[in-house]
Amino acid sequence: MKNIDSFGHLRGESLFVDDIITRQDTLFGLVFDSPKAHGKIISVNYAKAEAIKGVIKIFTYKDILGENQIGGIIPDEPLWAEKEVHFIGQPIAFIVAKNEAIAKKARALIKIDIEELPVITTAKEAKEQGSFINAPRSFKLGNTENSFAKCNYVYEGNTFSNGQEHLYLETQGSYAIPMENGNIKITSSTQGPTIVQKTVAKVLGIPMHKIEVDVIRLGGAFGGKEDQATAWAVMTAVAVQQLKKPVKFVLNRHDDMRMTGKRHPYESTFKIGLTKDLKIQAFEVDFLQNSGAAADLSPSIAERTLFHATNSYFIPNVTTTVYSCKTNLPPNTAFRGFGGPQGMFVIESAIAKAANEIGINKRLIQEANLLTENDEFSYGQIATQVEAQKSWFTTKEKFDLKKLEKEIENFNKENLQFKKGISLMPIAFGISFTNTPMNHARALIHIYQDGSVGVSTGAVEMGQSVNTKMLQVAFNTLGISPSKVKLETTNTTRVANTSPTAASATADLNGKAVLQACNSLIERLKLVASKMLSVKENQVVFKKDFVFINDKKSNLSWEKVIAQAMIERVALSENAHYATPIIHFDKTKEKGHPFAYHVYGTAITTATIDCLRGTYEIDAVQIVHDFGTSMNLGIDMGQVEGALAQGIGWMTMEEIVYNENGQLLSNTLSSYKIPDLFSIPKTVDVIPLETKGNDMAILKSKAVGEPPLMYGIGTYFAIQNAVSAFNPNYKLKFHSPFTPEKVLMGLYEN
Ligand code: LUZ
Ligand code: MOS
Repeated sequence: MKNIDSFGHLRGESLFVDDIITRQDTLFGLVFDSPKAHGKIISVNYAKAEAIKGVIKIFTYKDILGENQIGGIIPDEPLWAEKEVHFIGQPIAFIVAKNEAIAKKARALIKIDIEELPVITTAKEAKEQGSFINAPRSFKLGNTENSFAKCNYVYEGNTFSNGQEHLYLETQGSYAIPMENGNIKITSSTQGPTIVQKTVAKVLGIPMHKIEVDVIRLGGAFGGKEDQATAWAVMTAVAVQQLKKPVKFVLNRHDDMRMTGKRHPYESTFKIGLTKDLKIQAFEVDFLQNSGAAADLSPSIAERTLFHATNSYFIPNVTTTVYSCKTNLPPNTAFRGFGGPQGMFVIESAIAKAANEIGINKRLIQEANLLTENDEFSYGQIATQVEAQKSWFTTKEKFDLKKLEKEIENFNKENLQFKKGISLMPIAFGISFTNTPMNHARALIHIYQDGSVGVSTGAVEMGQSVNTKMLQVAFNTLGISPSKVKLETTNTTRVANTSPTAASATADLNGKAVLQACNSLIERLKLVASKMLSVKENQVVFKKDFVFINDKKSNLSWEKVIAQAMIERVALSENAHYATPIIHFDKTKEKGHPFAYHVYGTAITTATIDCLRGTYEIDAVQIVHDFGTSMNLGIDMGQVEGALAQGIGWMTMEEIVYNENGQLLSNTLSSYKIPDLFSIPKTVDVIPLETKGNDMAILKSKAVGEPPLMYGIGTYFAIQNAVSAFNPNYKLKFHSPFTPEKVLMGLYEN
């Protein structure tokens, strides 16, 4: 089944926040933000700005009737700065005007006097100065100290992986409308409608039931709208509360890039120990996470880094520690993979370093340490239904690794200016919110009296096609044609207390709720149909819009059963709740079983570098991926390809640059480059691994949103492999992204 949004998108008919037809009296907002990364606010003079015709009001922290606080995990983030500023782009005031042009003019006339304080931009500086978001956390398995002593090979090293701009096509935005009795309706481009509702209630000082948040769809999010869509929605709501007029605020690209946080840069140090047979016996890492100026989701992201620090390998002795370092950058936030990719880059770097020092192919170490059934992760979960080996060996075989390696060897012998490199990248990604209480969802289904069906869930459509999957679950379970089912907007009044659409888990959680609700409805309708046909209830099957008896189509249609159900006063609506079973985690011991299951896969990447210029092309990425039993291979393949491109961008060209004053220099699309048609691999092959799937996955179709991003890490090592082929003196560096400039330096260092 095709994505149900395809036609709307193609024709430009799909609605995003900026497409909503606004009420005639709508006002427009714009944020005035800090020009300095750290300092005391001495004074702000709004007089000239306020004097402009068409400026309605400039809101500051003084106008807040509830709490000036939007921090989710830790209350450390004011909506609008009060006495101090902590990053460039930090909101200080909200200008509401007749139109955006007036608001812009006003913004330029605001005078601010800041007494500057020292600025920290890197995690390392923050750690040295003891500037942290919260206490560090450590996962421990076995005993690394004793074990290093018994190792034949022990190596240490350090790594850096940079941030990443989400660059969702649709920028952040919100449109809030006053309803009666002080109620407010907000259309927001958010992954977390409930987070918006809860935070608006807190800042406005009113109960949650007065706020209705509606989400049609997002033009991309990638984690950037899990927590960071909230501030803008709250600002429009504060203005509506006081002005009693609709207020719209859609950020322009420049403001969005400057004001919002990104993927966390990490600086890490590792120590890895192996025995002669290449078994990794011990692994230690200190992860320094550059959290930015407030917690946002950093503590959760740090946690996921620890969960993925050993990727798809079994290591019996592990000590990993993560420090969330407070710096004067915008609060960094969720980004596809959520700290997992940062963790996996370090273990892959450590293995590359060990292989290089020992003088062997990296893949021999990878292969010798792949997870198998009943291995223990450092956090206590026992690995089951493990596909690490199967995906690895299937990849090697299906894409004929031996032949590939031979071809590359020959190519490198024959060519001087161009060199090729190759890498293997296995992945293991845990599915479930690491915070166990978040793993639940609900669905509300109405069958209308004409037989058409409306499905509401807590899932937010953001281009990943979750609505198509929900529709598939519904029409398959009800036995009716897809055209009879409509996916409703995500709305806090219809489905309450939702977790954000995140963690790759949304189709699983909400899909299970849809499945349960449809099954309950079918139970009731079977009774109705059995009476109409004078058969037993258990003989009734709903299929192809008709009732089937013992696999034989009757002439009783779905519509007739629904009409009869109405007459018999049978409930045609159902609300279902699903909570992931089994999972648990004890933070005091840092042990438990946090994930419903893991997703596995392996990628082979080949790249060619131009040794005169330092430029490179990715020849091919060939993947065997564990979809379980995919419920929609077209959609899932799209997720793999998109995630791969995004992972490659992170590892190769997307270079976020802040100067020492905390100013974002890569703040435009001309200074921040994401992959395009010319930079993605010339060939991308994806073969589904045949596996049984997992009962905790919706219809055994495993989560697919985030795991494939980490195939992109393979690109770093393929390029590195090519650099080494040209320059035997090249000392392996683990400093991502591997830009052409860095390649060139590596090619000619001695
Ligand atoms: N968001 C979150 C996530 O709140 N918790 C998670 O564990 C998570 N994992 C991946 C992506 N987003
Ligand atoms: Mo996310 S990184 O919001 O799944």
